[in-house]
Amino acid sequence: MQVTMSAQSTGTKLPKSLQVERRGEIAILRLARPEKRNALNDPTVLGIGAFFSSLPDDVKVVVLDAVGDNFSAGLDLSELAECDTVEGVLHSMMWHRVFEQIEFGRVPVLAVLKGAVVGGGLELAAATHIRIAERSAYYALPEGQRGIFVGGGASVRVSRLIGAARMADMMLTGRVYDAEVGQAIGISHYLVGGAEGLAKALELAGKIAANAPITNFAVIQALPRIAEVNPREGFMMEALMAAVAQGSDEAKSACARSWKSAQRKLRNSRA
Ligand code: 1HE
Repeated sequence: MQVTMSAQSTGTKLPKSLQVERRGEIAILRLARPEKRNALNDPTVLGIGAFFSSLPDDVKVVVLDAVGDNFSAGLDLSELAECDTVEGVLHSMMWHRVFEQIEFGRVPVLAVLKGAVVGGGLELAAATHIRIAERSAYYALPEGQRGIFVGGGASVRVSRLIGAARMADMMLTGRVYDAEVGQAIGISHYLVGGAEGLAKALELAGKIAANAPITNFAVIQALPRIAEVNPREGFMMEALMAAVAQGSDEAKSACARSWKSAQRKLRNSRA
């Protein structure tokens, strides 16, 4: 498909439905199709993939935000009619590839959720590492009502977040969860007031950017894999990852700093 591109501040060519802003080590990627409630058409999904596959080296954290009152109304339904069966499989696999670039990319990704976080929008949110919901956020999987199935990884990621039983209810009955329930059942990590999501995300992103890169790497690459394997392999993977992290220069200097500060506190308490 032909994608209309415009130059963005990361140097990557992105479609008009995406905007990028840099704030130091943090890059903000915004879904910018509010007139269509940030519905995800192919150029937008491919653009998200292009953005994450060409992140500049000095970006340490990404915040995924949205223009307008809604995070995303999911799959652009006008593209549904164009697919036959094989195209449908390939289309879903394309979403999987792009969302894997988010989940298993180089940097932690935080999402700011508001208004509709439905269908593919919820699948996109689930591929990020930390979700901050504003009180307007609501979650639904209207695929059941539309005669389709999820195709952007929800069977794996959303079921892992809230359990397959809750996900089945959402799909079979069209149940909608509001932001409070979404927080209680584990869709979001943080719940904030209206229009406070970006500020909270930037505050958290600043903390994450200050972590040792090896720790951020271990958390997004090793932790989810360890959580999936059986405990015997998991413990071994954890021990190996811990040794790699401990051996890094950042860990050595951070340990030295905290050892010196502990000694100082001890001396002061004795004085
Ligand atoms: C869209 C889409 C869309 C809005 N694709 N165009 N997703 C859904 O089933 C959700 C469909 N959307 C809605 O239920 C509602 O739009 C909302 C509840 C999200 C928002 O309602 P509202 O009243 O604010 O907006 P609206 O008037 O419904 O829509 C405004 C415009 O956005 C309108 O276009 P217009 O040209 O008539 O102004 C809508 O057509 C357009 N729009 N949502 C295309 N989704 C990998 S598989 C994933 C499978 C799924 O994601 S299934 C879930 C699809």
